[in-house]
Amino acid sequence: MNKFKYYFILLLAGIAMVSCNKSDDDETVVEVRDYKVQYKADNDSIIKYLKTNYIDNVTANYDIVIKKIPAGGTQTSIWDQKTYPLKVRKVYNRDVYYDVYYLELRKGTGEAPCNTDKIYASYSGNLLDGTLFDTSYGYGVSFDLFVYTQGAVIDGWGEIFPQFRTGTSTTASNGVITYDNFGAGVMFLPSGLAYYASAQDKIPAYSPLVFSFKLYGLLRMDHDIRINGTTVTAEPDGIPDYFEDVNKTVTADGFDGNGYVYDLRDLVRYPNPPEWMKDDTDGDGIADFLDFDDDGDGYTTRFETTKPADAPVTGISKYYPFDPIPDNPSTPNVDESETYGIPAFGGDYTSPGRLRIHVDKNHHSVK
Ligand SMILES: [Ca+2]
Ligand SMILES: [Ca+2]
Ligand SMILES: [Ca+2]
Ligand SMILES: [Ca+2]
Repeated sequence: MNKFKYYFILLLAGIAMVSCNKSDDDETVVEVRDYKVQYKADNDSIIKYLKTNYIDNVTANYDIVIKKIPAGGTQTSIWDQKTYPLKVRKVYNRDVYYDVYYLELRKGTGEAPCNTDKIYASYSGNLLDGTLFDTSYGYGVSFDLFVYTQGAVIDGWGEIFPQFRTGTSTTASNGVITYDNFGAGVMFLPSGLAYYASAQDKIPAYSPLVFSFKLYGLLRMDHDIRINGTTVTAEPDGIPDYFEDVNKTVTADGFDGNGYVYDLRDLVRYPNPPEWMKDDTDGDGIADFLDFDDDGDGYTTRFETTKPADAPVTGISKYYPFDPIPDNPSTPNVDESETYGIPAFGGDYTSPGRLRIHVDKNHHSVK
């Protein structure tokens, strides 16, 4: 398993080299600031922003207009208003403990994404001075919250979107999809969870960013991998990442790992990770969502969740689903029902909190 870490570091080094090559012709050498120092400055700027701006309007479709309180103005600041909850998520990243502020305009009625899922969302991004630097004009765009995917979003998105839920959708006869009941909010990100030192088109280096957004949909991901020599291959184990979020602890000081999984081999982002970030059943340093053998018993999770030939109900899959699945009423000719989820030793296939065989190293398979 040490090899695993080694290749990961090589991979990171590779990425760093590519980045260096890109900037070979760039004469300017910018010294990267200390993340903790920069966070303190950013946090002061964000709190000042929240105390000197107000919510001018939130439309019926959850478009928000934020304006600066004019001199002598009596508008109630975002910080002081009580109409929409101003919440804080505590985040650990690059050895900084962040308080990330976000406004909950509406939570949403559907499912919450995990911080490694794909989402379908609309957004608008502003600098603290109000400059609009990017927008999807209310249209949904697909994003990958998993920070290691090529073209993935900034870290702050993966931290805040899981606090919201998708909603409902209806498809008209002409194919146009209308979304309703979706989660909608505004996140106020310190630069350390955004682009930090790397200036973008309209974003200067070290800019805190304000994103308003609507969460329309999500796609569950299954990220497990296998290391074979120098080759890392995707080997999904059939258990989506959000079910591999085994650590359900909310700490006394407000840290919450529910809905979040982290690749703690990444010592740049997570040099001293606190316990609440760890979802690693066998404690080998590879989080369950990446580990194709969660309990470290030498049998892959896929093997351990394979139904035996004489399984009580066969269903349509070769493998047990995580939890029992009901029939889909919209496909009357196919029975998708899976009466049993991944079993625990002793034959309990249905109760939600049980220890399942793939995370119990004493039990290798159903047979
Ligand atoms: Ca998985
Ligand atoms: Ca977790
Ligand atoms: Ca592990
Ligand atoms: Ca196993």
